Amino acid sequence: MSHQEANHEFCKRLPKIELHAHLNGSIREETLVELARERGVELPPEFHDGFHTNRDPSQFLNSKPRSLVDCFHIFSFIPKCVSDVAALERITREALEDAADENICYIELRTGPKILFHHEGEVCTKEDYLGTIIRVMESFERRELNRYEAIDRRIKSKTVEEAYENVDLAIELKASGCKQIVGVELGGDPTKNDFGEHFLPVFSKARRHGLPISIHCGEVPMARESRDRPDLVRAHEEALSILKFGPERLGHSLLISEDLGVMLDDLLIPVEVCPTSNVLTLELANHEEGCLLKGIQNHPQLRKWLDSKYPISLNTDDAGIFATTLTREYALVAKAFHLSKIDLSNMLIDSVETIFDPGKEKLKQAITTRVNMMLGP
Ligand code: 6MZ
Repeated sequence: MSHQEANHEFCKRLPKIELHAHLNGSIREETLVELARERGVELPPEFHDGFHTNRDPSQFLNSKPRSLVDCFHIFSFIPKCVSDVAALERITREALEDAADENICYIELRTGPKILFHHEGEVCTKEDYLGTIIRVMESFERRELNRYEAIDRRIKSKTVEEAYENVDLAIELKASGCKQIVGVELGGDPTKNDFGEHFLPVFSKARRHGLPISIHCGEVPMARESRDRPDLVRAHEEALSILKFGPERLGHSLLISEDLGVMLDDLLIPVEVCPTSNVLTLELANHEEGCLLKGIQNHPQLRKWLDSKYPISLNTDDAGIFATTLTREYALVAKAFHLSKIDLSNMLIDSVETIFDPGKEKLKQAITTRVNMMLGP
């Protein structure tokens, strides 16, 4: 029975962990539409493009490709809708409720701190922004005693000063004993700013203060040399400087060049894989058929990583933007690569090693016990 292919129902029941979920990208579609209506924001037409029409979990259909450029266009509208503390509380609570529904027992939610407004029009500082999320997490933890929550702060700001400000906030909160801040990350539009040039000293400071780091890497094509495509060479240089820095985890890393792939095989830096996001933003799926499965089989790294037992975790990235759930991501990968229940469970258990919370041994033990009960003798 444990050698049967892992189906959707098994994936739903698995006690999963989510390590790569952007808070604003996890917004429920209906919440975004409602907040936009209330605040008089017109959402871009590509948001409504029939993308979210097929939710049959066993079909893996998405009717619309969503390129990285589309995504960043949509992202620019979300803060206009999540413009005050009430909206922030709501999307945080809903993200946690959705995670609980998916049997996610540990989540690292990542977000870039923003300046919002309180209901009375008073300014909500970045400290208040994080404080609000932490409060919602704490009250959720009290209700759901078996759950661990963590917030992984994202830092991809326009200026280096802003990035320092964000890292300093994380350092202060951690020093004050806040258990919800477990690390920092670098995300955002990969064509803007450069890790080595702009952010290396900021993340070195985070590291000196004991904060684990995750960095988005290899989301755009790269090449060590190119006569006419300086963008490819730039992307390669950035990825090289990220690998040399050696963050505790990498996001995506699917378009890493062959030479950097060899380097990664040596470094064994755990990678957060976000299957649907990767397939859609890379346009790997055959959209005529609207089928994600073929796309996932064409993922440039995943088959190799699974075969070699490279340290990876499965994640949603932006469940709201990509109309997905973590159960669906697990089921998609199991079906695409014919993974058995035991294979998928082992991958999950191994991925617990890569969480940022210091309580990983306890969590691993708890997940292993529950998985063993599911698999039976
Ligand atoms: C890079 C991404 C991303 O921080 O406002 N974000 N950055 N690659 C991706 N792959 C598709 N998906 C989301 O959450 C939304 C922000 O997360 C980053 C983008 O900067 C986006 O604006 P927060 O909560």
